[in-house]
Amino acid sequence: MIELIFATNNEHKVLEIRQALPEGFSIISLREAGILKDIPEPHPTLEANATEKSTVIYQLTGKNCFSEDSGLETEALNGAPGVRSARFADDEPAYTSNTDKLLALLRNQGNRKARFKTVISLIINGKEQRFEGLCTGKIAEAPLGTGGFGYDPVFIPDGSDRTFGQMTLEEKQEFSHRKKAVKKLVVYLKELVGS
Ligand code: ITT
Repeated sequence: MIELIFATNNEHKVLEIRQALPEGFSIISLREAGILKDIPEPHPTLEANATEKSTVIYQLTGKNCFSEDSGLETEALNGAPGVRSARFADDEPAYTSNTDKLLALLRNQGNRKARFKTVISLIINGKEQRFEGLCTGKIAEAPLGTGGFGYDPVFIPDGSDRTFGQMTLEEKQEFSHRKKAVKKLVVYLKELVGS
């Protein structure tokens, strides 16, 4: 059994990654490990923030761990919200949520192309390795569905006519940026332990 601490405070991410991992892998969330820490994300890239989060938890625990930083990038907004996805509408009373702000900025915008990106930073035996997953698609005109989290109700992946918010977790996994990054993580770990 390969046991890893998952350096996140986002329970949706824990659920999705647990569901995406094959047998033989076990992950412990920060909450389960009793670590109540808001990990800083001060950097301008997903890569650097992912490294920051895994490094903080590795330094704290000395245990094998991984983090992931993810974001939604839109073409018409030059990559925004991107690295600021979780905090996009913070300090902007005009918007009730991140999706609300995104839809307002894209109103009457013909180009609705977007992609989700996940960067996983694994620290195993003291060494870091990163894995990336992408999911291309477009932003819906209005939120649809209540599944998932974050921008799921407004994101329609290529190959579907439904938003992630309208899908079950199993359906989302067929397209998911997070699942793609996890698959690469699993291949790497399996090679490492020789199974
Ligand atoms: P941790 O840093 O504790 O892992 P977080 O929620 O702050 O949790 P991020 O900094 O990686 O996570 O921010 C990612 C944000 O991007 C997240 O809060 C959502 O708004 C959005 N996001 C990422 N993946 C998503 C997905 O699969 N579906 C919908 N929104 C997603």
